[in-house]
Amino acid sequence: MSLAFIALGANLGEPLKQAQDAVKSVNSLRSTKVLEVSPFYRSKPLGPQDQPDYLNAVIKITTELSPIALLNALQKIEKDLGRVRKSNRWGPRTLDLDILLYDNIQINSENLTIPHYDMKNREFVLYPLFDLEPELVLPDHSLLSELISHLPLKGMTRWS
Ligand code: A4P
Ligand code: MG
Repeated sequence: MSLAFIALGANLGEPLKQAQDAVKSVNSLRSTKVLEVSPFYRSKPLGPQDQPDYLNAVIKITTELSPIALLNALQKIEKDLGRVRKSNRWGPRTLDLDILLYDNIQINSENLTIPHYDMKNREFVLYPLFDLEPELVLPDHSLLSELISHLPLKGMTRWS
């Protein structure tokens, strides 16, 4: 049984509904259980600014799926919940589910990078993660609390 954290992002359609549906779908995955969901946040877009604010959150799960099987399952949920894949990087999306952490594993393959390549720079990832796991230590031994202390909120608020 492994412990993993998933980042959720949505800024098109009905972000709140997609987020709630996504949590249910993750909880329904084979041999996977949602333990906790962070508060939902409203964050300013990273990347192009001509897009809506994002709803962001982090989901804590236990799973017996391998990292690759989990990635495939999350991509299927994204698709089922209506995400249209576009080529523009950092563009708007109905639902994005990224694996942040999976036990203390480090993977750098073509399709999968764990820990998530940019999580340390993203307030909309680290703050909800901190809500769930204030004592967390990353695989490279950095302390989440220390990372947070250097990362401004950049206008992020609770989703209301
Ligand atoms: N991939 C590699 N590692 C992982 C991982 N740990 N978890 C690969 C999930 N996927 C991973 O992802 C492209 C490929 O990444 C996948 O096929 C998978 O094999 P994608 O979801 O198709 O595309 P993407 O998410 O648009 O790619 P990118 O460039 O990674 O996007 P980002 O960096 O995630 O940025 N602003 C705010 N405020 N909040 C957000 O949530 N999100 C983005 C997306 C931009 N701006 C944002 C937010
Ligand atoms: Mg993604």
